Amino acid sequence: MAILHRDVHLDGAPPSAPAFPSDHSSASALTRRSLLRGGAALAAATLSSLPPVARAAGRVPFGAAMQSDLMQSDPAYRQAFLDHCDLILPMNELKWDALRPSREEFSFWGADQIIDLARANGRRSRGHCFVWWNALPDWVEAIDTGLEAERVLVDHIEQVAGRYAGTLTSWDVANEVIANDPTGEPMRDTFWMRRLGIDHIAIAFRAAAAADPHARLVLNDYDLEFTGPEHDAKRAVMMDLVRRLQDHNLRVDAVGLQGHLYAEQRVDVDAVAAFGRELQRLGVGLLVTELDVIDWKIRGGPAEQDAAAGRVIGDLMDAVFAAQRPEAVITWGITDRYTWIPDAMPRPDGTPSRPLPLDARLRPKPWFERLQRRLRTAL
Ligand code: 9MR
Repeated sequence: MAILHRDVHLDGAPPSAPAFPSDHSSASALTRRSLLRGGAALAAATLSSLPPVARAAGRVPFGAAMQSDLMQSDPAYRQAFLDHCDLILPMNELKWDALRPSREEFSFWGADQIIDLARANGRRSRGHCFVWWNALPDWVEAIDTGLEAERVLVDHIEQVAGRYAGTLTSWDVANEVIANDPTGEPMRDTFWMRRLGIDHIAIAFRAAAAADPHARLVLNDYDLEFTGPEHDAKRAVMMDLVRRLQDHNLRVDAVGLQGHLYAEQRVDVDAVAAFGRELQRLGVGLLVTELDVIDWKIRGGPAEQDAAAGRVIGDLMDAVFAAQRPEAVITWGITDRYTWIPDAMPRPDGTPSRPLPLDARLRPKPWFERLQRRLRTAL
């Protein structure tokens, strides 16, 4: 299925071959995909030769995204990650606006705090993110030619992925590139799309593969989990992007399901499982990258909120495990004490949201204990 029909070269796009050629023979694509499957296996083998914590124990790694300012100000928050996580990653510190206050300057301090904490404690970390529509500094948005945008993007990836090469297990190379409602225009209108067209995704994957050959390279997005036509479309566009990257001989190792789950929505267990199996046929893995639960439509108190969260997370895990063993399950924060959800989607009665594994007093929710058991006992 080809959803992205347009030849998306825009003014200033590089004169090289289009990143996603619009016509390709499926026979040669298959050959290339088989080769890529080999490449993915090689990358996985290399990964398991890194000093592993979770792998050694044979379980699916559980991880959570951390904020460096909170790590400094709240020792109990910092300790909670050490108590519960195999993988600890920077939530915001590897984004452009954090790393690149100006074109000349790189500011790695915040990211290093978290990555060093993980490494010093034998935990893994991962990178989030290179291509994103958000968190771009003004000096990037002011770039007005494709040539310059490509130069800056490639240089950024070389510098950042290169700096952490060998220490991060994976990178979200492209984040949220698909339209919010992809039943119309499939791709999101972003700075990178406007300057480089859809080629920017391939440009980023090529640069990341060169800069850190051992990191798993991930296409990450939200709303891939639910029932409904816009969610079917999102999964279809994602599959199409994966195929197009592979047809262009680029390595895409995994798809990240963000997992910002709405407690009142239905996870499409069959469709997500089919999606994950199709990825597996292409040699592409699956992981959950930003799990949390939006409970603003759940009536009642903490017990009802946690029960609803447990249901929707259980369904997502059923879907993922029916397809393939996930590379990791990662939550977007670790405690209800600090989360983006009440700012974006507060509960109408003003009571606290309960999106994360630990409550505001750092007590594990029942669903978190069930999740940890499932990850521990996964084959
Ligand atoms: O949770 C993050 C918040 O602290 C930041 O201010 C914001 C902008 O950088 O990004 C939030 O994280 C987003 C993630 O990077 C991509 N998926 C959606 C997340 C929640 O908005």
